[in-house]
Parts: sequence; C-alpha cells; structure tokens
Amino acid sequence: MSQPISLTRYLIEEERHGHINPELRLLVEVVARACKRISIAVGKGALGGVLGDAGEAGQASINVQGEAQKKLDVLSNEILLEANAWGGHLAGLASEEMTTSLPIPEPFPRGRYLLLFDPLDGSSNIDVNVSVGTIFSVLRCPDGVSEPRDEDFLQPGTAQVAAGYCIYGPSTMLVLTVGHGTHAFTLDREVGSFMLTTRGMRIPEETREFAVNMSNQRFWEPPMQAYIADLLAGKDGPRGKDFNMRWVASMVADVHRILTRGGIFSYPLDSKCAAKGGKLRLMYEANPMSLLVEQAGGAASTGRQRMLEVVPTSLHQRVPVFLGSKAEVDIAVDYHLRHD
Ligand code: AHM
Ligand code: MG
Repeated sequence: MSQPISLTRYLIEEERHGHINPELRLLVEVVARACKRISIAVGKGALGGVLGDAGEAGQASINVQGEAQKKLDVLSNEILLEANAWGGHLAGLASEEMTTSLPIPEPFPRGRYLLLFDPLDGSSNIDVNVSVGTIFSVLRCPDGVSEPRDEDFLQPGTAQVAAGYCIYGPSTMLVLTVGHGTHAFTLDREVGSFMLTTRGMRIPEETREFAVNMSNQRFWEPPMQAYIADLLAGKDGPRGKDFNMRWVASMVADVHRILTRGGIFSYPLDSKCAAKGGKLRLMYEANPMSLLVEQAGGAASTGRQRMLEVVPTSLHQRVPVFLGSKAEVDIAVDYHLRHD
C-alpha cells in the first residue's frame, strides 16, 4: 500500500490547485492541532480527572443552551479558543458553549475568517466512554467589518468555505471539506499527524438504515410519524424493504457511520423542542454536517427546505435535521411537503 499523505500535504496541494489560500490552510491546521489536544484529553478518560460535570461542588455549570456543561466541554472550548486566537487567520469565533461571539482580542491581528464550533458534541456520552466529537464551520468575515458581531455570523450554510468534524472514537479521525469533496484523515498517534485515509467519501444514494431517537416517537409531527411507520412496516409495507436502525446519540458518530456506509439521520421537530425550533443547532451542527454530506453526494434538509439555504436569524438557532443518503432524504422531505 502506498504511504498515505498527511493533512499538511493535502492542504498544500489544495492551495496549489487554487482551492484555498494560505490563511484558510493555516486555519484548518490550527483547528486540527486543537483537535489533537482534545483527543488526548478525551483519551485520558478517568485518569485525566476530566470526566463529570463542570462547576463547583453541587452546583452545575449551565451553558447558553440551558444544558449542564461537562468538564470536557469547558476544556475543549478553551483549547479551541486559545489555539485560534493568535494566528492572524480569524476575525472572530462563536461557540455552542458561549453566549455571544468573540472578536479576536487585542493584541492579535484579525484575519478574514469566522470560525464556529461545537467543541465537544455528544458530551453526555463522555462518562460512558462512547464516541464524541468536535464540529466546526468556517465563514468569511463580511467586507468592511473589522470587529465582527453576532449578526456577521448569520450567513446561510452555502456561504461556508470549509467545514468538518473530528471524531474521538477507537481511532481519532478528522473529516473535512474545503468545498472540493469530503475527505477523511486518521490520526497516526505515533507520528502525531492526520493522514488521508479516504479521499472523496461517497454516501450510497439508497439505504436500508435509519437513525433517530425512537423514544420521541409520540412527540413527532404527523408526517414524521407516517414516514417512520412506513419504514418499520418493512418489506410488507409501502417501502417494500426491511430497515435497520442505529442511534448512538452522538451526532458525529451517527453522521460518520452514514458518510461511511449510508443511511438517514434525523432529529425531527417534536412537541418537546417545537418552541425552540428543533434540538440541533443550525450554525454549529446542522450546517457543517450538511456541507460534508452534500460534498459526499448526500442531501440535507430541515424536512421542508435545503438545510444550506436556511437564512439564520440567531447564532444559537435550532432546526429539525434530515441528512444522509440522497434518495432517502428526498422521500422523508416528500412526506413533509405532501402533508403541508
Ligand atoms: P449536545 O450538543 O448538547 O451534545 O447535543 C447534541 C447531541 C447530538 O450529538 C445527538 O445527535 C443528540 O444530541 C442526541 O439527542 P438525544 O439524547 O435526545 O437522543
Ligand atoms: Mg452539540
């Protein structure tokens, strides 16, 4: 087998092809380096003293989403902030764990890009040693803006110039797009480098596998109820085939499986999260995953609209999510549109 190429070499070649500029190359390298540090912290587990909830004894630390923060949520956020502050490639940052966005502080120079991230997605899985991950999205800072504010980040997913996630699983992998395909890099722990292990991931168009939290079934909207009922009816039902189900409850792990072998992932609207617009966050979760999925030949939707065309109205906006194998996402969307 020929020697796989490193992330650094991949990025330099993308630069030579005119797909990215040096600033964006640096940005991706810095995020990847931060992910290696997070991977080390996650990998230490109980030995690192980083499991459990953040906050003082008996007093949980609550983030802007109203959720209890884990120690590793806080640590991962700090690692990403510290790594990205000084390089001169960013104008500002926004995180799922922070109330408002943050312009790059003095005395560091400000660059042309905005970085958004969910520092440790699926963190409720940390204490049970199930895969978690970092998700990130890169936008351009609007022209003429020297000190970006929240509204400067409110760009549709089509405006993303790069997106990716790092999954901390049995192996640590970085899955990345700079708008020219979706590629997977595996961390060589001995060398300390991400190595390109799958160039041009492709999601099979058809599938027999779905991912959804079935315990919410009774709270779903009627079109979602009808769609899943038809999947569950199997080969004797209207779909004429049996479906398998998987739900890790860690979006990076579920999406990684779908990028690898196909399937449909869905976190639909339900009556518990309807007032918030959904469970998953548009800017930190849905948009970057949707770009990765589309770049791998899949589709991503809110159930009613292409995800990447949603015009955001707030930084922490939530949305219903359907993504994965194109033909299956189209069918799920059809159930919603026929119902409306
Ligand atoms: P988080 O950002 O607070 O970790 O929440 C997002 C996670 C996703 O990774 C996962 O798909 C979903 O929440 C699981 O939700 P549920 O526990 O309702 O099944
Ligand atoms: Mg999350």
